[in-house]
Amino acid sequence: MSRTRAVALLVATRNPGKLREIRTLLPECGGDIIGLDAYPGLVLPPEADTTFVENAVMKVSAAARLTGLPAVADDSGLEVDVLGGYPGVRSAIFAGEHAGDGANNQLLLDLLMDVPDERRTARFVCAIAWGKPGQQPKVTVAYCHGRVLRVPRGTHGFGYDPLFYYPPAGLTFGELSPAAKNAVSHRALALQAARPGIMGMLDDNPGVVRENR
Ligand code: ITT
Repeated sequence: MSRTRAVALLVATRNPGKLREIRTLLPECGGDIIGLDAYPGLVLPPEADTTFVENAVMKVSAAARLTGLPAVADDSGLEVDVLGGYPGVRSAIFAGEHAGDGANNQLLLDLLMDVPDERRTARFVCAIAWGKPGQQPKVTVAYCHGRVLRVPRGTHGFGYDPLFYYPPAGLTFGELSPAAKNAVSHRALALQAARPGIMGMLDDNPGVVRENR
């Protein structure tokens, strides 16, 4: 049955790369996904230095409470084995609060300069949390294993993608097409596990009507 859409699912992110991928990975929601760019004045509490799960839950709770919308949040990052899991939850601000992807990638390369190839193993981690205002959020976590290269390769994706070599493809995430990354990434796997919960949340919400039910 095709029905008129009434609302939106809020994705509690200001990262356009994440938002683009999550839109593609939740095709059932079509164009009804909005990001925090729709709420320029909305300020979420600062992220903790603890775990991806804690940060994702904090972001989704605050976003749902402040907007009244059902929401999804993504907290993710790169854990590098030889750095004891760093940058981890600090991935976005590794080189400084407003340093950006280029400086983060350069800092990573500098720190790993003398590390041989076989010890450059790393994993992307993604925690996806979802919830409605006033409800305890649910959360899933997934991983994608690879290796940090010595020079960036490829222009797709965002963040550390050009440095993240994914052995099963023989390419970096920066070289994979968006569709190929979305078939295997930490974000894709976490959303795959979260999908039934997210869709159930939307079905339960009287304000939200999905198409093609
Ligand atoms: P929001 O909190 O607004 O969602 P953010 O970028 O600050 O945006 P995080 O705190 O979760 O989000 O940090 C995620 C960082 O981890 C991101 O900025 C990248 O540096 C890195 N990262 C996560 N997923 C990635 C991916 O798929 N490809 C490349 N880098 C990724």
